[in-house]
Amino acid sequence: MNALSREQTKTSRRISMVLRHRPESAGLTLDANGWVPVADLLAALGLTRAQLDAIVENNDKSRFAVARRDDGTDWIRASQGHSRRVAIDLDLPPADPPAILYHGTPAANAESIRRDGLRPRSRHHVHLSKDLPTALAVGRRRSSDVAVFEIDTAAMVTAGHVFHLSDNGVWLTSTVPPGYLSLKRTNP
Ligand code: HQG
Repeated sequence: MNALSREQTKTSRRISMVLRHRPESAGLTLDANGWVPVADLLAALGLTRAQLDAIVENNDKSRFAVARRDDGTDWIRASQGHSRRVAIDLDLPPADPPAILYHGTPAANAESIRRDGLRPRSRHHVHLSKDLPTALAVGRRRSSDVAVFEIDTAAMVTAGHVFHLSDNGVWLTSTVPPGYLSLKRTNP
């Protein structure tokens, strides 16, 4: 994987915006599972197939998935992170999570999370990380002052909570009630 250039990063962010949050801003409609024809996305954003492929292949979190259908057409979607305002269902099967997962967030959110648990807010799911470094990186997107929670996923599974694993390795669930959360570290 090569690092994206500044121009490619900008285009990648635009693709994320279109595929996760505002398809209509590019004149696109996602299908029920969040896919659009690659040809339509290229036309809408003025990209060549080679430009898109470079971004898909080198995206730091493999955010986009491309799949070929039986009729030979290629379709693309964001693997996770959609806004609730975009009415799609990723249609991922339930998956068995590791016994512990992590969630990184600005430390300013910690008190409210301890009280109310983790909520998906504007997205379809709560997003959980497989390890501490990943959770720290997620929290640092928004603040240098990060809190990381450890989630007792084993107890959640026992209680009937359902988990999904996105194509790019992010664990998804509906909510995490406060009883399954413990503050792992703050201000790392
Ligand atoms: C917080 C990135 C206070 C939550 C990442 C988070 C991820 C609460 C924020 C993906 C709360 C929502 C998603 C409560 C939740 N009180 N704050 N009760 N419940 N929050 O961006 O997990 O780079 O929707 O802690 O890697 O930060 O975009 O979720 O801080 O996978 O591909 O509310 O986005 O991927 O923020 O990030 P987000 P997230 P990409």
